Formats: sequence, C-alpha cells, structure tokens
Amino acid sequence: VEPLGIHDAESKADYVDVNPIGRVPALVLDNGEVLPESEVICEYLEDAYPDPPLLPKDAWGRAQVRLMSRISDIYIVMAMAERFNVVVDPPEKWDQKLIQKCLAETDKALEYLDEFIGDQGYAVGSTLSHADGTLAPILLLVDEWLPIFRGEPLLPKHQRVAKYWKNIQQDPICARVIEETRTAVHTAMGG
Ligand SMILES: N[C@@H](CCC(=O)N[C@@H](CS)C(=O)NCC(=O)O)C(=O)O
Repeated sequence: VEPLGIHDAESKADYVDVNPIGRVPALVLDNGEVLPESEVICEYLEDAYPDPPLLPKDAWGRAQVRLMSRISDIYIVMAMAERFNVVVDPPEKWDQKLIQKCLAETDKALEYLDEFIGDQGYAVGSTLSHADGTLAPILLLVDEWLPIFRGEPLLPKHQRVAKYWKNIQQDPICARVIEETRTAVHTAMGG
C-alpha cells in the first residue's frame, strides 16, 4: 500500500477525499470501503483476522489493551497532533507558546500511561497485543521527533514507560513497526 502524505494543503485535500476526517490512518479495503480511526481499525482487523490473536482472552486484559489505546489516542496523540503541522514552517516562525503547551500536555499524558502500563515486557501482560501496536510508533515520535522542539527529554521522566520503550524495541515485530514509522516520518518531514 502506498502511504499518502498529508503534509501540504494539496495532498491533505486529496486525502480528505479518501478520509473525510482528514487524519491518518485510514484503512482502504479491497472493495473500496474506507475505515478511519486507528482503534476502530485495530478492532476491525482483530475481528476479521482473529488468528493469531492480538487481544487477550480475559475481560480485564482486553480492557487494559483498550485503555492503552485510549490513553494514546486521546491524550498522547492529541497533545502532539497539531504540532506536526508546525514543522512545515522554518523554526523562527514556530509558535513557542503552542510548543510549550505540546510538551506539557505530552508530559502529562505520559504520566497517565506510566500509571497503567504493564511491566512484563509488553504493554499488557507478557505477550504482544494491539496496545503495543498503538504505543510503539507513538513513543518513537516522543523519543525521536519531539526533541526538535528542544524541550527536556520526556521519556526518562516516566520510569515505567521508559523501561517499556527499551524492552519493546527488542520485540522483532515491534522493531519492524518502529523502523517503518521512522522511515515514514523521515520521508514526511522532507527526508
Ligand atoms: N483519533 C485519531 C487520531 C489520528 C491523528 O490525529 N493523526 C494525526 C497524525 S498522528 C493526523 O493525521 N494529523 C493530521 C492533521 O491534523 O492535519 C486516530 O486514532 O486515528
């Protein structure tokens, strides 16, 4: 699948034709149906392709996976999302107030995550789940992209999250997701 960039007005307009919400990701099925919203896409993929399972069997475990997705989506992504658009301008034009708000809100969101994230190598329990699929790419952005704003590094402040981030990079599937995200971000930022 060719990823669609949305870093300029023209490509964003094209993308809105695909996904009226205008945010990535969106899944386009072979029959042309479009499904936006990352958490909904993961739930759909789990229902459509249940083997191997990426949701635990027990109710509590499933709730924990959904909690990780929700914390990522509502708090971490939203703290950073608007600031992705800042970097199309040269640094001297960046709105410093907006940047400080982004860093403070991301820090707060990582604090929430730190309260709930698992400590057995994965976000929930000791096996891979959708929670890792959600968190690995977003923590890469916190670790490698956010420093362009020259704030203090946020991950080391949150011990459980920092430990998780170190561990999850050792998982071969997550390592691949992280590398693909790294390449995509690099390309979107103009190489
Ligand atoms: N709730 C959405 C959030 C997605 C989101 O905010 N994506 C950001 C990038 S991480 C985006 O597309 N921003 C583009 C824009 O706001 O123009 C989801 O989980 O799919």
